[in-house]
Amino acid sequence: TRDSLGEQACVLRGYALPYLAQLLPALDAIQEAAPFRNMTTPGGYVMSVALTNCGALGWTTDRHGYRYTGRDPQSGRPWPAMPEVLSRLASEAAAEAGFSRFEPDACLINRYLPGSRLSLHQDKNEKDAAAPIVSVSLGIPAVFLFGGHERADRPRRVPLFHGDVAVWGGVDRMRYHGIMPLKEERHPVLGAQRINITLRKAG
Ligand code: MD5
Ligand code: FE
Repeated sequence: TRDSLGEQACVLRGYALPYLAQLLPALDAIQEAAPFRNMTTPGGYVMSVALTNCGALGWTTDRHGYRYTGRDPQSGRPWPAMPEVLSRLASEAAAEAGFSRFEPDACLINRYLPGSRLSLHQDKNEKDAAAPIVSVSLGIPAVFLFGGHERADRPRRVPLFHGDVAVWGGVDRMRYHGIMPLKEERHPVLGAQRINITLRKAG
């Protein structure tokens, strides 16, 4: 089923479930090669969300700012390649939501533990603002905050569950958004964590 969030934003409930037999082993291999780490923001805060990346470009942050890089700053090696199952899932979900021919070059993988949160922000570091963003939620549920175009706009609360895929594009691409602090819970497959995979065209 599809829940509409805006004119060009929706949640495809359970859309990733048929991909998981291939996706979960691929995620294990990525975090083996490029472990999750808690990065520092330009403001000097250590993020409660840990991250890694795969694909040609990976999102990073440090005291100097946010940017996309071709290499993992921790190892100096290129980010692990994007598994075929992820590029396929991204383009099929985007097409389902009305965005044909989406070919992501960047995949950010966020890991939330109980208490982790992501405060309201906009995603502004991608060159191609016309491309959609596809996000896959796995593990324990989270409350997504779907705001407006001003930080002060009161966000709508949208629960995201294991296997849900959200797609944002067009007029809804630059909305403020965030994740409420994760509850203490266990998921039968992923344990006490939420993994979010965000696929983008960044370069
Ligand atoms: C998450 N991650 O659940 C979210 C999923 C991030 C981030 O926000 O920047 O790593 S992506 C949610 C998103 C992306 C782009 C636009 C909008 C939401 N939106 O307009 O609501 O870890
Ligand atoms: Fe974001």
